[in-house]
Amino acid sequence: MDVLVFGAGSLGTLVGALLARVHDVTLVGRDPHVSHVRERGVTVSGAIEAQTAPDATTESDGHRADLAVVTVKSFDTPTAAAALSTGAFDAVLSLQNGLTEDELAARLDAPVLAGTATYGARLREPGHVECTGIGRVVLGARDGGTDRRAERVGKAFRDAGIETLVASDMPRRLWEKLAVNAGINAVTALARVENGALADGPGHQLAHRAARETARVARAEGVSLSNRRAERALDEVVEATSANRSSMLQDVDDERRTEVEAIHGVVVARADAHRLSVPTNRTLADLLRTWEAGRGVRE
Ligand code: KPL
Repeated sequence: MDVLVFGAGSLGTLVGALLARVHDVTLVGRDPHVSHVRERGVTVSGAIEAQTAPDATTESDGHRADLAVVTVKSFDTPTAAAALSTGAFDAVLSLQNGLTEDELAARLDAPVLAGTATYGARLREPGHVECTGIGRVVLGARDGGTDRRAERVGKAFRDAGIETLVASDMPRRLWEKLAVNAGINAVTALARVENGALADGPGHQLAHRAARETARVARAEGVSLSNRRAERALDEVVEATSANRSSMLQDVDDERRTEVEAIHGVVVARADAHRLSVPTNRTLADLLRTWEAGRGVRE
């Protein structure tokens, strides 16, 4: 299969490098990472060890492929959609944090599949990504139900050795992943700890409160996600990625803009629309917004 991985950050590089074990992969990213990948390929270390040679480019327009996998930060979705709309793809799969699929679908002719990924990844240096936790990719039709394209993409991922489930209940799973991110990302970023620090103690309680609030908002949106299920999903990801520095902690470490709006911003906005109170998400959002404003990285 010809695969374009749009966004060569930590997760995009990991997924692209693993897919390149059996597929023709092109990574779209920035230099110096791209030049390094073109010259020496990608080294994967940690929980998975591999050396693969995907193609790589900084050119974002005019690509054609069987599949485009979108791994850019949620706030870069409009830019990714504009670039992808100049190309041609049989299917587009979003593996981003937040609920970005509809934004992609509104701007692309190609069918857009929803996806979540809980692999832990960290870009160590150009051309070197560490897998810090073997999670799982879950993908399927955006509105739920079965989809032949999703089956094909799932097989392509599994053939490359990526733990993948094709699911027929993606709306619930997207909210479940949002609950996991609401529990893990801000708490680890603000407390500057690895995911595993949320296995017990006050961080555990705080993360669980954020996840429970998110599940409540999901139910108000008509999605069947119990508090227990959201909490169990959170605990499972904390355990599977205990050594991982969450993507938001990596952003804070590197003084970059975070995905606060795609995670807590969405939970708070939807809660407001349903007149629900989500004090934990609101506080975490305001703390991160304050940090972003203080660092001058807020747009
Ligand atoms: O999605 C993640 C992230 O860091 O953004 C998890 C699954 C929480 C892994 O750290």
